[in-house]
Amino acid sequence: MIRSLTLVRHASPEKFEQLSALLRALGLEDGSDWSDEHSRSASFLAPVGNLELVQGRTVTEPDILIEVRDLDTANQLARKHFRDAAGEIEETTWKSRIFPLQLDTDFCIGFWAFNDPEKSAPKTLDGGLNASGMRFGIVVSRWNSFITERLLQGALDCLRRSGAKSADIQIVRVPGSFEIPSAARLLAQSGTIDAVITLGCLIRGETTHYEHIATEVTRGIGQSAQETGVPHSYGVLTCENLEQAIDRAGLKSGNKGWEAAITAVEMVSLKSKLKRGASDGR
Ligand code: DLZ
Repeated sequence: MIRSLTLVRHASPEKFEQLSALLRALGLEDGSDWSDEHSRSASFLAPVGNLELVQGRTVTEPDILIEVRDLDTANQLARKHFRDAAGEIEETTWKSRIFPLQLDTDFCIGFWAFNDPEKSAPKTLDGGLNASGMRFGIVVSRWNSFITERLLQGALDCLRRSGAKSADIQIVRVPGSFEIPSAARLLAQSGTIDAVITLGCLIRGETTHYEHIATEVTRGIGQSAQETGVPHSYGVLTCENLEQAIDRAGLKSGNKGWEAAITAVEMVSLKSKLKRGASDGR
């Protein structure tokens, strides 16, 4: 809902320029500014951030607190841009350090950072790439098998290198790409695998109704993934010609079967981490 926050304070044009330059040097990206005969703005984008309201501040704290990742560099930059207005770095009572930037008698900005940098790091979660103990189903189409068998070899190579056992990999062959979604869904519903890897190859020049088949296959695989809750990775090549297909099956553009397999490993790991997180109440 909220699109921007605006801070209105009196500062001299010189200080305004200096503050803008400092914020830019600290890594804020320019937004769109405006000006009229009375005033002007300096706008900055804040792609990741946190707005905090504090009740009961002490008299010594500044009007605005800006949290930075590297306080020492911020202090050096502030001294470069402002000289005397930037104060010394001091310890706070809240396990962090701070320095003031006094822009006017009643306008002070405090730049600060937690002593423990992990505290303010954004919480991210991603899947690991260790496939040991994971079970995979690979659905591979026989149509254009010259290509799809290469995709299969790529996928198997990736799974084995990532620690999956051969006994935990089930390969299912279907006539053409159009049959991939239904076989993928049956595998996903079987309860015997943790992820489905889909491999196929559609070549526009050689396929009547290419668009229809490609759309249907893609939609069907996505739908199976969403409705079964089992991760499905997409290794169906949709190519203009055979040369492009060959490139994507092991030459210039890598092997898309290998990429589909590593995606499946990552998604199985991510799913289990997210489940653990949810049951831990995190
Ligand atoms: C029919 C057909 C055609 C023309 N082209 C391809 C292709 O390029 N790649 C592929 O995987 N499958 C193709 N097929 C087969 C269909 O996917 C499907 O197997 C048949 O229409 C039978 O349902």
